[in-house]
Parts: sequence; structure tokens; C-alpha cells
Amino acid sequence: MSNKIVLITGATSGIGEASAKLLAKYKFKLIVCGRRKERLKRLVKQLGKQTDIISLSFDVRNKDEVSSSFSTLPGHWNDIDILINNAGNAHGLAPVQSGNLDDWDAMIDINVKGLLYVTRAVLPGMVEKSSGHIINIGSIAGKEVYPNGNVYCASKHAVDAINNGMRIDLIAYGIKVSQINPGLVETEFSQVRFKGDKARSAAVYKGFQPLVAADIANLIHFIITRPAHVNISDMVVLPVAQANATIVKKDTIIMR
Ligand code: NDP
Ligand code: 8X3
Repeated sequence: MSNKIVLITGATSGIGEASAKLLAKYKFKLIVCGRRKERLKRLVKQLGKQTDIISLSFDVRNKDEVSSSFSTLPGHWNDIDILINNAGNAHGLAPVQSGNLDDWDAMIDINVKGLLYVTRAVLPGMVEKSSGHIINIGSIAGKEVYPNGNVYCASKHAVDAINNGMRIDLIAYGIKVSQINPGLVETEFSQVRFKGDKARSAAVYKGFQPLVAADIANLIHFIITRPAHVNISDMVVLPVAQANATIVKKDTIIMR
């Protein structure tokens, strides 16, 4: 049971959606965000039976849209206690010499700048009350680099640096900053990476048991329910079949 207000970016799918569903069960008040309004509407209707929930639809890449969306938050909904910076994706998987420039822009703009814009909109309220918790969803790709992952890995390395920088800057205000770095989680992630190529994205998760979005949601719940003096600063979580960013034991051991 909680009265805390949690804002989740990227709640229309995967890790964000699973987190909204789990936190609704524990009665956290939710602000769910994403671009796909129909999905947000459905989620609000479904989870509204369990908890107080509203949605905000904006593209994290658009800083004006981010700040104007936050300015529409009614009354007490501005008093956000927990921010889950989850929105993000990989776009493409290509060697740097033939990388697609639009894919590069998307990854830097969404995964890095978008995370910053949302954080900047939420932080004044947390600073004012000297309390709050930010959970950044990084990746094993923010700890290591893998072939053809160049710019996605760079964007998640940036999240890693921003996560550590936030913790330093916000220590004076008692604001907790935590990061979860998952390995392979079966969500819509690979469908986005491979631009809707279902066969190619399904192949990523074949031959081993990947993590599922609920695994990460459970960790988020664990992190935000630690005692007030405890902060889980950084966590790497992999499927048992994954040794690191490049080695996955499928039918044989695959180096990707
Ligand atoms: P999904 O593709 O299932 O979900 C991505 C979410 O991000 C969607 O809700 C999408 O909402 C939102 N999003 C994407 N672009 C934007 C945008 N421009 N503006 C607003 N929202 C956006 O992937 P996951 O759940 O797997 O990914 C969630 C996070 O986890 C990402 O940061 C990803 O990098 C990270 N991660 C994923 C791993 C995996 O293997 N799946 C492993 C490690 C980290 P909408 O399209 O409605 O805007
Ligand atoms: C997503 C996991 O290994 O596909 O961040 O980059 S990976």
C-alpha cells in the first residue's frame, strides 16, 4: 500500500507497462506516459479499477511538448515522488560505417536527451520538498559495447554517466537515484530495433529463456520499497543464459 505518486515513461509497452501493472497492485498512484494514446487510454481504464491513475502523452524528444505536458498536470499530481525513466529503444543494428543517421538521431534524442528533458521537468518539485527517487533504466549495453551496437551502446553509456551524475548533484536534497541495467528482455524492443521485422526480432529470444518485463518490474518495486536510508544505486540483471553483452548460451554458445 502506498500513497506515493509514480511517473513512468514508456508505459505503453514492455518494462514500463509491466511496472505500471505491478505498482497498481500495490496502490501506487500512477502517471503513465507514452506516445500511443489508445494504449494509454486502455491502461488507465484497466488499472483505474485498482488505483488512482492518469496519463500524459508526449514525445520525449520534443522538449516543448515535455514541458507543456507537465504544466497540464492537475493539482496534487505535480507532487511526483518517484520517476521511472524507462522510455527508450534501439533503432537499427549496423556497423558504424553504414549506420543510418536517422537511427542515430532517434537513439540519442530519445534515450539520452528525452531522459534529461523529463528529469528536468520533474526535479524542481523533488528538490523543493527534498525528497524523491529517480530510477533510470540503463542496459547491459551501458556497461559494455557489442558489435554493431555502437550508438545504442553509446546512448546507454550516457544514461550510466547521467545516472551517476544525478546521484552526486542530488545528494544534498536526499533524492535517491538508482539504475537498473537489464540484459535481454523479451518486449517490443527488438521489433522496434528491426523496424517491425517479426521473424528477425523473434530470433533474438529463441533458444534460451530471456528475461520478461515483469522481472524488471519486480526489481523496480524492490528498489522503491527499501527503507528510507537505503539506496540501490546500480544493478545489472541478466538471464541465466547470458554471460555478458556478447555471450548468450542458446543451443550452442553464441557470440553476437
Ligand atoms: P518497448 O519497445 O517494449 O517499450 C519502449 C517504450 O518506450 C514504449 O512504451 C514507447 O512508447 C516508449 N518510447 C519510445 N520512444 C519514445 C518517445 N520518443 N517518446 C515517448 N516514449 C517513447 O521496449 P522495452 O520495454 O524493452 O524498453 C524499455 C527500456 O528498457 C528502454 O529504455 C530500453 O532501452 C531498456 N532496455 C531494454 C532491454 C530489452 O532487452 N528489452 C534491455 C535493457 C534495457 P510509445 O511508443 O507509445 O511512445
Ligand atoms: C537492450 C539489451 O543487449 O539488446 O538494452 O542491447 S541489448
